[in-house]
Amino acid sequence: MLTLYHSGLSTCSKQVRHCLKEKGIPYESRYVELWRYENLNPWYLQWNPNGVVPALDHDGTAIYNAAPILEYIEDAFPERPLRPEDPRLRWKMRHWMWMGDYVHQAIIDLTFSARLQSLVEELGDDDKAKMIDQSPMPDRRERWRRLSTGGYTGDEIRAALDIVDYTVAWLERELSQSAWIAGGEMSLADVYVLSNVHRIRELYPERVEPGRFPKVNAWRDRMMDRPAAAEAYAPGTAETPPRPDGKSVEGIDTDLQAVLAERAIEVPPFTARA
Ligand SMILES: N[C@@H](CCC(=O)N[C@@H](CS)C(=O)NCC(=O)O)C(=O)O
Repeated sequence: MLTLYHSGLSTCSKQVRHCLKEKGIPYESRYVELWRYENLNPWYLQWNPNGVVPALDHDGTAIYNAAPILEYIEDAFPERPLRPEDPRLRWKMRHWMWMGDYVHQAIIDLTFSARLQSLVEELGDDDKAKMIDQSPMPDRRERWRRLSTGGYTGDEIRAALDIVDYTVAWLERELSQSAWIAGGEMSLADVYVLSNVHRIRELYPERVEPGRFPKVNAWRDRMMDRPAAAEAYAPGTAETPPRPDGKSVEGIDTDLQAVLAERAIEVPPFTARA
């Protein structure tokens, strides 16, 4: 039994939904409403102790973190492979999944500053403090704190856009050499990077302007023409319902440390091979 915990049109949720659909793997969808901080509710932290989406429940095992989730899906469901056999191409695929995470850090800043500032302002001081307090990841706490105390500076936005420009320019060069990111076949790298390019296009379309980046745009169109991507990215489906009105911290009152301690995994001591 496979259940996907995800939040509609968030970049990381699209990556996993797209991968499952591309491979034709059935799953149950469990929507996690980020605008209600459901991701910080104790029931969700059981599935992802970082308090972010997405997460998979595969027969009771919690699998989280989008790039490793995609690799897990390949390992557990090898039919219709999305991973090249050639080690060099597999390296390139993983390099680009890492690039996806690299640019995603900048995209989080850009998304926070463009879309979430007003939502934080709707919360009272106590609710703001509670939400920041209950976010397990230090970088998320810092980002929420930033929004609660006046928002991002121009320099911070410029730094994030530098990372975006660096990544898009490199992607253009990569796609000038091969039809897909990691060679002649579509791979996890294409699925992974697409959602980042999609978000950049939503927020700063001039950063991926077709005249300057024809290969990136042709690749994006080819990807989006595939039924799996079209379905995964469509707004207003059962998996991508409209956002509720306003933010609320209801339900996140929990002893965070206790929940996280419960999830602690014992790692066996490392034994060097003879
Ligand atoms: N690559 C990381 C990133 C996860 C991530 O940033 N998820 C976002 C949605 S794309 C989220 O849950 N944000 C909620 C928040 O920051 O409070 C992962 O998959 O775990």
